[in-house]
Amino acid sequence: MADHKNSLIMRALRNEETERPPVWLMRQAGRYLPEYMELRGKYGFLERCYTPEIATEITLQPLRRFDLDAGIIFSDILLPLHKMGADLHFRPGKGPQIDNPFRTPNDLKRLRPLDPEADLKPVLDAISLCSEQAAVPILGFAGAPFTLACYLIEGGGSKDWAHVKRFMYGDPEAFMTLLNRLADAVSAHLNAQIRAGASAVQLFDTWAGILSDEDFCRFALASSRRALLGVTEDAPTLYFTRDSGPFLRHLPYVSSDGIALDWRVDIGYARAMLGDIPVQGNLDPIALQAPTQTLTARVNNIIESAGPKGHIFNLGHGCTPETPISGVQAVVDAVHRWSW
Ligand code: 1CP
Repeated sequence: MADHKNSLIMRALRNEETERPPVWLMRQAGRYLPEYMELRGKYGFLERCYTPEIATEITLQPLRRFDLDAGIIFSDILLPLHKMGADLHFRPGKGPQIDNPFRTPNDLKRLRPLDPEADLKPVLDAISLCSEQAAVPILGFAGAPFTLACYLIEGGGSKDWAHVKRFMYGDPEAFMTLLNRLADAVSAHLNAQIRAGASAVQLFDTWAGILSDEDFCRFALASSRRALLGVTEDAPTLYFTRDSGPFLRHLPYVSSDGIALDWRVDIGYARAMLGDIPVQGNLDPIALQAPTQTLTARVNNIIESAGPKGHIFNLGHGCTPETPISGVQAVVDAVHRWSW
């Protein structure tokens, strides 16, 4: 396995200056790639995740097409929940569904601890295969405790996450117990991914932005902090949440090595609020559908605003199925053309 210590992304994660920012894109493997769609037609989602050779192939697909500075393992944040007792399904044409949602404190009895080395061996094997085969660092990831609790309680995606909030307001102590148990599973899973070869890991707290300031700190931030402090293996960590603009001043408390931002906030302003810590982001994923000139200008503005130190270029959320390949190429080209 190559030593990536001095790669652009590892340097940026150490908050060093880089001649241009490293670039990778959330959901860089996925439905906008015809080669992914071909495999999607042959195998179900969980089969793609749980077969190391298929997950490896999908992870490597965008790295063959584009000059990206990191790969992210093809997997899903919901797999640990599956192994902890959630009846998880990805039915064709539908998002993820959990058929036995955990709606009351009593349901916590059904939650089993996670043993990642036994429960998620295919994911770890895929990380090892990717790290051997890729020329760039491979990133591992997990869902943050609050975002995992959202799916576990709601049973799927939601507009207002009312079941989750009812549980949280109705029995905050049981809710915190649930978050802490998820946090410990997340730490174990991230540690196992690092041992398997992941160079860095990202925690996805996609839905934490639905919370009030008080609840964000009390529940989402506290449990993510617990998960991140439990990462004892030697690799840098990133924390991502959507809609984090109102919470910027709290984010350093999560104690990740870097903060990944969505597109709503100016990245230079975010830096000023966060202090001297690496940042990742933060192009609007829909901007990939903009005319090349507009897209290039937006990329350049973000790099300029972030400055030369500790910036990893990325989107503010994942690539969508409508993402044109030409848009991804234009972003990667623009970042590569940059020189501080
Ligand atoms: O082919 C398909 O239809 C499946 C689409 C898909 C893909 C490509 C899903 C279903 N998951 C994934 C892979 C995935 N998921 C990755 C791979 C690495 C990458 O290229 O980035 C990662 C990091 C995730 C993480 C994930 N899954 C998140 C957090 C990040 C985010 O996008 O906000 C969440 C919320 C999920 C749940 C999930 N899995 C899939 C879908 C459609 C959803 C969202 C469901 C919803 O809330 O409605």
